[in-house]
Amino acid sequence: MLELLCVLLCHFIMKGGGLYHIKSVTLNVFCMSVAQVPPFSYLLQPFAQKTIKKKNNRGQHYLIFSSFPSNPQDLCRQRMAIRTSERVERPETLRHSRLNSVSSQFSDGPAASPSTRSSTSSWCEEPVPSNMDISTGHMILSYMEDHLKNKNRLEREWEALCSYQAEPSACSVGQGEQNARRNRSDAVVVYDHSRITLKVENNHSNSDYINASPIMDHDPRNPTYITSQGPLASTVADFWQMVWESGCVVIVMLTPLSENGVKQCHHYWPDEGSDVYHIYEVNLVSEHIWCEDFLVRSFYLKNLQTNETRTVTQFHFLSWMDRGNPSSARTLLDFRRKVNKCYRGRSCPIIVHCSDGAGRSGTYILIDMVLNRMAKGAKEIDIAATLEHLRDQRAGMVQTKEQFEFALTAVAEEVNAILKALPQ
Ligand SMILES: *[C@@H]1O[C@H](CO)[C@@H](O)[C@H](O)[C@H]1NC(C)=O
Ligand SMILES: *[C@@H]1O[C@H](CO)[C@@H](O)[C@H](O)[C@H]1NC(C)=O
Ligand SMILES: CC(=O)N[C@H]1CO[C@H](CO)[C@@H](O)[C@@H]1O
Repeated sequence: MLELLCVLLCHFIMKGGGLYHIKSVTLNVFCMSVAQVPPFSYLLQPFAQKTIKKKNNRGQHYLIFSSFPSNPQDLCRQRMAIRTSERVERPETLRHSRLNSVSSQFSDGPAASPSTRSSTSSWCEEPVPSNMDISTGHMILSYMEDHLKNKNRLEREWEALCSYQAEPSACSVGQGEQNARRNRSDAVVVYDHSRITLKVENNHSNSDYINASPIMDHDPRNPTYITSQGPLASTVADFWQMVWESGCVVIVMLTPLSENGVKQCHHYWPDEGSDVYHIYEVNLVSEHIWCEDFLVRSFYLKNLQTNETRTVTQFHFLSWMDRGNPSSARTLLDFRRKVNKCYRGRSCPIIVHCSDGAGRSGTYILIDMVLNRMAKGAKEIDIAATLEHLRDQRAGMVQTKEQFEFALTAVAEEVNAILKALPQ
């Protein structure tokens, strides 16, 4: 039933002249998993417990989702773990569910002929196999249900978040006179303690400054993301230097180039063929239009100093306006699944940028970080505290209450999809 709906929702779009099709892109009709284990999710509902409002050391209140292990849950977790490993080990299961790897199409595959444009019907990605703790999933859903009845609660939570002060919060480097032209005029300026530094020996602009912040999750040394302002004409070479030096292979771009005539981001890649930015040669290999909301570009990046090369995939979400939200959570979640499918198995940071690198980028990272934690089986999910953690690393992450609400909705929707994909 859901499969059908999914397929119906995915509409067929043909744009651009090129009829070149990347060979393994297939219409994925198998949106749902095929495994068959009894309906644990419903059996477990009564065991779920909820603790709300942890008081943190700043004296504010936060929502918390947590659940405590009890026997049936443990059993269930074991069953789920077995199921997951079965899937990984049995290639025939994979073939049935058509888990085509986007990463092999775009990142590791042989380079396609330059500048091919293609479009195929978009397809729905099935939820990623997940070790999500089922009762935690139900916590999220009942929290959202409660939210729909009681809007004041979100208002209060958002107010508490707005009064949150990051410490330390000095921005002297970004505010320095020599760096003023490297910030977008109204962009967020990076914290001194949490900024990406470029290697000066490459000496393009005699500065190590770029308006970009590393975002740590579980590993305090290696950032999971880098969030950056959309490059300016004067910082495009710096941006590619950062892509190169961070080992990045996936860029998530969440803004159109301009909005109502206001420039949001410089066009920092070649429209066809290749361009050289300082010592970085960027070749557009393919541009693949998934649907009217997003497209995927594949670049071949070469360091002209060392002749080393790398493939970089850019996922470009086109319809998310500044200070606004995407038209639907569904679309953004589908986009996120594609990003993560391409990224799977990597350990380099994902570069996420919009215009200021905080509003839309913060919202995306918040959703992705929470869902990744859940997929790893986290039993305590504190969305507000996660946002504070992001704001400790970059100011202004998630700009509006509506964006925060959108993040909650998106998390709940994905959790719902994962629960539904569990065998009934
Ligand atoms: C790098 O920058 C420094 C400081 O401005 C300058 O003195 C030096 O000549 C530059 N080196 C190269 C190789 O351009
Ligand atoms: C890079 O390639 C060019 C052209 O093939 C060659 O002349 C140059 O020596 C190479 N540089 C390095 C560092 O290998
Ligand atoms: C273009 C520009 O100069 N943007 C800003 C860079 O950052 C400084 C410091 O906050 C701002 O004053 C500039 O307006």
